[in-house]
Amino acid sequence: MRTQVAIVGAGPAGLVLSHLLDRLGIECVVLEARDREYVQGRVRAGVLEQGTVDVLRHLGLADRLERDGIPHHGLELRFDGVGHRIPLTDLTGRSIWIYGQQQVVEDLVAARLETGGPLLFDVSDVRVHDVDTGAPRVEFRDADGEPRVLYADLVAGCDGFHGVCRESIPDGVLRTYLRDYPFGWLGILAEVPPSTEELIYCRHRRGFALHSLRSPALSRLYLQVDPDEDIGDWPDERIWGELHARFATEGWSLAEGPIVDKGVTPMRSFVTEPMRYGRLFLAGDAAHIVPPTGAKGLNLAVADVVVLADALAAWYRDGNAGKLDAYSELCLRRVWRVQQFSWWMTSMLHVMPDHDEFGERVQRAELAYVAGSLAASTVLAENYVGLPLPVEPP
Ligand code: RFL
Ligand code: PHB
Repeated sequence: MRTQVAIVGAGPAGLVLSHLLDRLGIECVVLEARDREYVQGRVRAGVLEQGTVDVLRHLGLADRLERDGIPHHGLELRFDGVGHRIPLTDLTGRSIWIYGQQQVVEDLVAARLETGGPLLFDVSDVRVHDVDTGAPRVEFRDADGEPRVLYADLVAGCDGFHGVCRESIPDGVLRTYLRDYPFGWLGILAEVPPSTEELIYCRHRRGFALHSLRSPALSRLYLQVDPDEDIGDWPDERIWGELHARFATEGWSLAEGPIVDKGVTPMRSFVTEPMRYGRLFLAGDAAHIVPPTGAKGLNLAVADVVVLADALAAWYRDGNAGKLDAYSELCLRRVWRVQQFSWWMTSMLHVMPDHDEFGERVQRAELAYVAGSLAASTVLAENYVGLPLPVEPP
């Protein structure tokens, strides 16, 4: 097989890139290690920045999002048992959308298969070769276990944190920055109408909690737990008990319903530099991870591939490699901004196991300042709704 761009990974990064390239008339093949049901069934992000929604609209892939997505204009910070609204749209003129990553992926997969764009699920033994030459190739086994070779001009490594692309880069080329947090999130999806219209980010002595949603009938909730917490130790009653305790506030209560999905996710901040080696370009979680407190991972993945598609357009149009050469630096500027924001939200809202009473009082003072100061709440709002994309989607 031969193509122009080989894309490894059919998460949001790989799928959005494939659609951007289709629009530009650049051929690509997407290789995905898992099957379609698995890829579409992963419960993950729920918050889309305005910029991400605009990219999906630009691609003509926002019909269901326009119908089922829920625009939000504010969020609540709840601490010391009291809620404070941050009016995101009043402060920034922008809003966010509640629309599950599952739905985004479903929409993108369906549209790609409809147009006959190559998207191979269930591939295995994926290996990228010769990306430091002018003729890279990707070797893999197809869904039937047959060995295949995909020759390409370039490879896009969109295969997430545990993928093979980053690992295939020789030692000494990349510099990585990592922070593991001493806690994780236990997340549930529950069949119950959300008890709130806007997201609630809650700090409590017992730990952080987040009330989010997926639809008028589906709630998504998270609890700060130990990073290696065994989900088996969390029967539904314990989860609801803990959620009630942390969210407790006068005149408000949390509705319970059947839990249809639950799991524990560790929290980390991670960046690799540069996001390129020869003709291999890393994008999304393959290059960086943010803790979910800022709701940024998917949005950052989309921003990367917009920059990459724009650079590829220039390269194929007039052979100009300038934008490809600038890809890593342009992305990393935004990546570090978002890293700082995600780290800040995480540090401000979670109970730190190493905090003494002084640390706790400083944290609460910071929350009170963010909730009460126009300047400080604008900092939160501007970052939360998302900074403008580095380039217009091509
Ligand atoms: P993905 O989604 O991990 O996709 C990578 C794909 O590559 C495949 N793959 C391979 N394919 C071929 N060969 C191989 N060797 C391969 N190895 C792996 C994988 O099967 C997969 O399909 O990365 P991508 O595309 O970069 O997208 C990143 C986002 O998925 C991620 O950043 C977000 O989910 C993070 N995140 C959130 N982001 C937000 O913007 N807003 C949120 O509200 C938000 N909440 C969250 C989150 C992530 C969470 N978890 C579980 C990590 C909440 C949670 C709980
Ligand atoms: C979610 O709805 O899954 C969600 C919302 C906000 C976050 C993280 C996750 O910060």
